[in-house]
Amino acid sequence: MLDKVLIANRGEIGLRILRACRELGIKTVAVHSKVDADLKHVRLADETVCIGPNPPNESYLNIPAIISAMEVTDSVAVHPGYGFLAENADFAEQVERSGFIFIGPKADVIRLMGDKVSAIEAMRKAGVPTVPGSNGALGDDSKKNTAIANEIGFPVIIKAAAGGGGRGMRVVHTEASLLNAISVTRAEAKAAFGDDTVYMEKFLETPRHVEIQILADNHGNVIHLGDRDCSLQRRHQKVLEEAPAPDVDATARQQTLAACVQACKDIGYSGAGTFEFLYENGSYYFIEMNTRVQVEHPVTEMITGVDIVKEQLRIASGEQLSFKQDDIIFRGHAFECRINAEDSKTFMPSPGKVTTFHPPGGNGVRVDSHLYCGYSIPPNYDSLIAKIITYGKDRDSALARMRTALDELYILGIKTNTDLQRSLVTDAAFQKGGVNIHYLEKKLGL
Ligand code: MV4
Repeated sequence: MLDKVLIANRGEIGLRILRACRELGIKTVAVHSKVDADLKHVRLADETVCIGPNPPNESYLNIPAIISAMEVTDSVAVHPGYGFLAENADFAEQVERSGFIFIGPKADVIRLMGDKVSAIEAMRKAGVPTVPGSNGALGDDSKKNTAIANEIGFPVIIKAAAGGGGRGMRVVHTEASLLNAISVTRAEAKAAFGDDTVYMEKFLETPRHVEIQILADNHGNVIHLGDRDCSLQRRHQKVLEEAPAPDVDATARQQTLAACVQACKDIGYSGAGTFEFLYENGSYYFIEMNTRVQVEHPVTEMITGVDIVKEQLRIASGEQLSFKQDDIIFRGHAFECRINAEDSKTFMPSPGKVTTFHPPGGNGVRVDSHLYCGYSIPPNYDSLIAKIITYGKDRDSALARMRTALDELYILGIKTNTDLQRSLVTDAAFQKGGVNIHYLEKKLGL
């Protein structure tokens, strides 16, 4: 097993990684910015290193500072968590070149998936269902681009190859607006990512966001841990997730799960990974792959009993997956409500001192949070402060537990989105299951 792991992240995921290391007997190094010395996992870590000032660019995104911290602490591996450097291929490469282990897939695989055009092409070749589209980057030939759009049929969507997660895309409803939309998306992509490569897909109007969790070791063993539905989102920020995805076509699901496993074998994937799909009218359409652990990984842990972060650590240490696909038993249902420090009406971040924190508890309730009474949430980072996760033998009982858990939750001193979460778990359409990606924004009147 790894001797000492440096945690290159903060907040709840920093604590989540620390706990996994502890359970495996791995020593921990927490790196932090100036304002983050009071973070819970920093207080708990075996060693700590302040790597810079508060702006992420100068600390959690500061590659030389993090690699130096690995050197001075004799860490053997780095866990990037999510966000920050988690999907930065250059970071993974520099970590490995410096003689350390990056806990995640190889740099070239991160790079392949970071370019959405190459990711989609790799997946299509591996037999994963994709969205009808340009099958590659768009060129500068107006006639050709118009022909592609007409072949696909309007509406279409133009996306930046370097984008992802909702950044750099534009929906086009008519042939008349196509060429201008391509130029504008190109220019925006160039400015935002330094890469003006764009591609085209059929725009799906009312899909759900369904994603598939994969684990792969460095010995060619690959398994899936089923799916999650993350359709409840606002401005590409997920709000409430569940596993398994409710009411999906059983045959299409099994085919897609198998295709994802095969694709991981084809591209030499290793570590934890997530395939993102749009799901509409019984069909799956691959859009992107995430090469990191995700915020919502706990719902999958609840229904499979697999500790995904511990598996990441085991895989990075060179171990074989300790189970085969048939050993994974999917049982029950789980929900996760993301609790953010934000204004419930304006969604503006609400940093400040937490004066009271009563987390919920009881059977089937899990709270992943770095909050404690007296902790001051700094204004510099993401507003996620807690994840309330509930499990039940079926969807209705897991949801009933979530209603109870949210009623128990008290966080004073700052504003939170708890009331929004309460309104969602009592929403009739959500309770029925299977709402699409536009449901929450419509409900909020956006
Ligand atoms: C789409 C789409 C409809 N059709 N692609 C947004 C985030 C990025 N991961 C991909 N996104 C979308 N791609 C086609 N061909 C609609 C979205 C989309 C979306 C997807 C998942 C979750 C929430 C979303 C909200 C708005 C748009």
